Amino acid sequence: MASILAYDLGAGSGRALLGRLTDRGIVTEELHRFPNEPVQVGSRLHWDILRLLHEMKQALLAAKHRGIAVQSLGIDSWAVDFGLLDGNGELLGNPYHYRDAHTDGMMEQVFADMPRRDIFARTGIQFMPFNTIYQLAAMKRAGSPLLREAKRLLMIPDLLRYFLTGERHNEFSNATTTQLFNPLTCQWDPELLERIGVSGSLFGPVVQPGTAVGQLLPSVVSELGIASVPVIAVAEHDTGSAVAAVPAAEHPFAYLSCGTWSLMGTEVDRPVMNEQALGQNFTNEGGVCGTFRLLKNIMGLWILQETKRQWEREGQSCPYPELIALAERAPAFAAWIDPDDARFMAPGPMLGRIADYCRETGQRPPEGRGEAVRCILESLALKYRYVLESIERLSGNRFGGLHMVGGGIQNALLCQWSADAIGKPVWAGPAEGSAIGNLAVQWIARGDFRDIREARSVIRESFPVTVYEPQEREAWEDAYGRFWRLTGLS
Ligand code: LFR
Repeated sequence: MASILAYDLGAGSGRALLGRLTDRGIVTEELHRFPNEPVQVGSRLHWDILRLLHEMKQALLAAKHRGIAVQSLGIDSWAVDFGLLDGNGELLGNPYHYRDAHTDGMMEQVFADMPRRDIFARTGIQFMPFNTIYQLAAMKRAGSPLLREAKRLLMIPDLLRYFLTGERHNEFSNATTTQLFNPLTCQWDPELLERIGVSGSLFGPVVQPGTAVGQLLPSVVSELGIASVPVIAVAEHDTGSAVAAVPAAEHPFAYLSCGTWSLMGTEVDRPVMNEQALGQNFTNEGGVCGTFRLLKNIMGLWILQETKRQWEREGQSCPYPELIALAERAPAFAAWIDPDDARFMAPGPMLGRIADYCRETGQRPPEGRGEAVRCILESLALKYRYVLESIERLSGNRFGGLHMVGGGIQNALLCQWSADAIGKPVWAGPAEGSAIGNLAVQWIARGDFRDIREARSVIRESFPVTVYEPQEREAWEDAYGRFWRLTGLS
């Protein structure tokens, strides 16, 4: 039975999942899992890109040792970050992490050259300080020798794929997240590139998810002692792959891809680039089979992950199940934050930032681990309600419930509170959404599935979905009203 391989690289860890199509549906198996730990060098925060490549090779070796001949592979990762190649095709420096501070204040500087409205009309993409456009503008302004030398820009999965195949392509779903790609012309936007002073020659032809983009290089094949493997460009933005795996039978549907980030939205056939979308900072990211994701980034479990790291640095060990149990026992609705407040974006001591936020809004800061975790999780659930209602207004749809996919659904308390806050059922699964969406696009490309509809229906039959019905409606309605006023959301 043909085995194919999905590499799914998240901001905290990477995994290689093997997928097989059987008469019982999709069967997956984790071949390899590894940490993805950014490295601070002086004032700069980098990704350890070569370590990621090394770990990806370990997965191919693991397959070989088990006698598995991999029939194809695809790579997805977080978006917006990139590597630069010199004229000899070598990588210039280690890619920067999107949470690096070099983009601070850059959006405003770029707006002086091209107003927000015009950038949105050309891209349909939300304004996030870390978008590729602001990273490049920051390098340009700093006179970066790397940028001066660069002949080609490849997004993270493009780059890893290039290391494995020697082929250079920019994949569509990730290209859209740069905020330099025009979805209406389906081209890199020359005007935008000119305004930030970056040459269009850095960008190559854009390939759609599901395109065959080469084979493992002979050097990789001989280093690992394996047969060559065809490589397929999947929806290489992890959120694009996650949404491809949403097991929805209905259309339109609302989803929440829940991990380090919470990405909430709906799938649309064409980008929604009106005043309302601009005003509420919605995005239209490219997806599979000609779709777009009308969505909003919510800060997500990042705040909890950073808080946990802070406790660990202070020498307190705190596994998630313990933290969640403590949160469940802490008093309800005691203190909230707006998870999307800019102060929570950078790595660092979250507890102090949460306390500041609470004091500024007249609340008593959480005390102890249970209260802090409760504050973070309740705030996320309440923010989900706000964003879901905005999506309903913007898209003109009423959704019967919310599909949640991604590792965050292992947090049953968050799933339950999300259902409570939105007042609708949450359908949670699969947890490995991105890797499964990655596999699905490979199967479409290989002709095993007709289209994304068929892929979703097989995913639905293959993976369990846990249903969370909304509870304690009155208490959550009341809490939402108070959260809304407290955070100043309009
Ligand atoms: C999720 C994600 C989001 C993107 C953020 C930064 O992993 O890809 O979609 O906004 O990471 O790249």
